[in-house]
Order: sequence, then structure tokens, then C-alpha cells
Amino acid sequence: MKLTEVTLYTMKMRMKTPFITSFGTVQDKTVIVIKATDETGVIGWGEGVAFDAPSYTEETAKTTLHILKDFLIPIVLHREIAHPDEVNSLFQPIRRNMMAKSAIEGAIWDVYAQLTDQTLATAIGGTRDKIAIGISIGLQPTSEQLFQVIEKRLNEGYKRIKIKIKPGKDIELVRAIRERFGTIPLMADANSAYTMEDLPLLKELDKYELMMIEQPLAYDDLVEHAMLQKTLATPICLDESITSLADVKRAVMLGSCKVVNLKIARVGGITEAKKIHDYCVEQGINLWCGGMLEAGIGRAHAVAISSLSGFTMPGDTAGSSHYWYEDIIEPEVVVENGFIQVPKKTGLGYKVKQSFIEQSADQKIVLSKRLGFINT
Ligand code: OSB
Ligand code: MG
Repeated sequence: MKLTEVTLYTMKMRMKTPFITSFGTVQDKTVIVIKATDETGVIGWGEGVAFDAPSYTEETAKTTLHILKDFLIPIVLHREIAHPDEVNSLFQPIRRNMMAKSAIEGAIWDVYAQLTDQTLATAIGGTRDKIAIGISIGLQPTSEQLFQVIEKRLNEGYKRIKIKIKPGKDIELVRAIRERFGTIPLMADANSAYTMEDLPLLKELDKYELMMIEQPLAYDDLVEHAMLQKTLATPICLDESITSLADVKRAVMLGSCKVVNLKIARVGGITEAKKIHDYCVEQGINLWCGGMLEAGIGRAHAVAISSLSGFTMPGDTAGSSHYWYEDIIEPEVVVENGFIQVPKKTGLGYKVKQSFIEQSADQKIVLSKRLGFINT
């Protein structure tokens, strides 16, 4: 396949409720949509999922656009690509910028799936026809509000509850949830809010038998997580610290975690995500698919990767209507009794609402000329 045109759109999407974590609040999300057209006219879609501020990882919506426009798209435009796995190697000269890489790589996977007349899930190697889904609940103003949200989500059928914690909103909250809801599948995500000085507190969490604690320590750490995992009964799940297969290998070598939260965008795309999946299966590491508050295109990619058999635990890919008043795909992603049906149509399997995107976009950049790649 050969891309002859790539269009970048940016649009602001307001979340139904602001999502609050230990690193900040997301309410108005800048969604970057990538439309990649190949020489035969097939259109593939990708999504840039970085936030406006570099507070979860170092990328932002603006760095994503810059890296895409000035570095990544010039590498793939007008280049013959036999298989989307090649894109991962083509991007090797560019350091990190995982979310930017993933955005265009995802669009190329969509083109490839359509050209080979398969669903994206099948093209990736997915075998499941439905995937199990949990929900990630942001920090709430009061415990009572959190309990109400948990109750609602349990009634909706979500298969696991993830709460956000931070210093001062941790032990007491978890204790109260256990008291009220008993042995529900419960986990906590700290988004790097603790240090090894909090060891006594983290050890106390063991009492509440959480399924796992996600990313308690620094966003770029593996060594202290390994020290922590040795003293904790609760499995550690790494999110921010895992940006590549190499990171997962190091984490396994050190014993930094027992579970991996895999986000396609955080590891630079589907090819890297597949490699991580295969390695986790080989090593017996539990794996589940995380989220970036994606709009429909990113969500569709998450559904596809979650159909691989090594995703052993419910993911964070909640239904579109949980986040958005109107999503950019139709049908929306729907969760029923805690499951999403993997779509059967070729490519993403959902129709991208192109005119809605055109109307909502505050920026549109069309790249079709042969662009010299800067400074390799
Ligand atoms: O740490 O998994 C995270 C949302 C934004 C940034 C980081 C995280 C999250 C979530 C929610 O937990 C994931 C989602 O519902 O998309
Ligand atoms: Mg997380």
C-alpha cells in the first residue's frame, strides 16, 4: 500500500464529566483525527490521544501534531509499505513520541485491514468475538459521590471497578468501599502519586485484597516498583512506566510488576502492542487494555487489540456514551452486561462520521506533497 494523502484534524470534545486523577483534570479534550488515504482511495483512520498538558506522559496534543506533520508523516507518505509492521521500524530513528507514532500507525493498520478485506481485530491476530470491560472512575469530590458512581457502574454490568487514589484519598476510601460493596473486583490507580516513603501506607492496602495497584510510584521507574513488589502481596500493575517491549522485558527481569496495563498509544502503536502481548503470554504476565479517554477511533483500536487472547483481565474501554455526548463513530462503542461485541465489518468496523469531524474541526491540515524528511 502507498499513502498519497494524510489529513490531520483537531477538534475539542467536552466530556460529560471531568475526569480527575492525581495528575490533574481532563474536561475538554483535544482530539486529533488522522485520515490516511492510499493510492486506491481506501481511507484509514487514526487518533492522537495525548492530553493538552504533559502531565500523564511527556506528550501533548501540540507535540503530537508537530511530530506527525514534521517527522512521521513525511516518512510514510508516498512510500510503498507491504505490511503495517514495517511502520514500527521506519519510525525507529525518531525517539519516543509514542502517541504521535501510534496515531498514524493506527490509520495505516486500518487501511491494511480494508485492503486485505478483514476486520482490524483479525488483521492484528485477535480471536475473541466479545471483550470484557471494567470501568475507571475518576476522583470524586466526596466519598458518598464515589459510592454512588460505583453502585451505578456495577448495576450497568461493568466487570471490575478501578478507582483513582492519591495521598489523603486512599486507605480510608478503599476500606469504606470494601465495607459497603464487599468482595467486588476492585483495583486502585495512583498515577505515580506515591514514593517509597509511603511504603507503610502501601503495605496497609494489602489488607483490602485489591486485584492490583496501578502505577503507585514514579512514571519512569522500574527499580523502586521492583523493591515495592517484593514487599507487597497486592500485585503491581504498570501503566506509565511501560512504553515499549523493552520496558516490559526489564520489568519482568526486575520483578517490577505482575500485571501490565497496555495502551496502544503509550507504546507507539499496534505492532509494539502485539509484541508486548505475545511476550506477556509467554511470561505468564496478566494483561489488560487501558484507556486514554479516547474518542471513537481510538476506542475502536482498543476494541480490536483487546480481542487478542492474551488480554486476561477486563479493560478500561468503557462505552462511548460514558464519556461523550456525541462520538465520532457510528454505531458508538456499546458495553452490554460488561462486554463489547467485536465488530464484524472490515477495518475499524465502525463508520467514522466524517462530516461531523469536518464541521467540528478547529484545524485541518492536508499533507499530500512529497515531503523531505528533516535531518536523518
Ligand atoms: O491512568 O489509566 C490511566 C485516563 C486518563 C489518563 C490516564 C488514565 C486514565 C484512566 C481512564 O484511568 C481510562 C479511560 O477510561 O479511558
Ligand atoms: Mg493508569
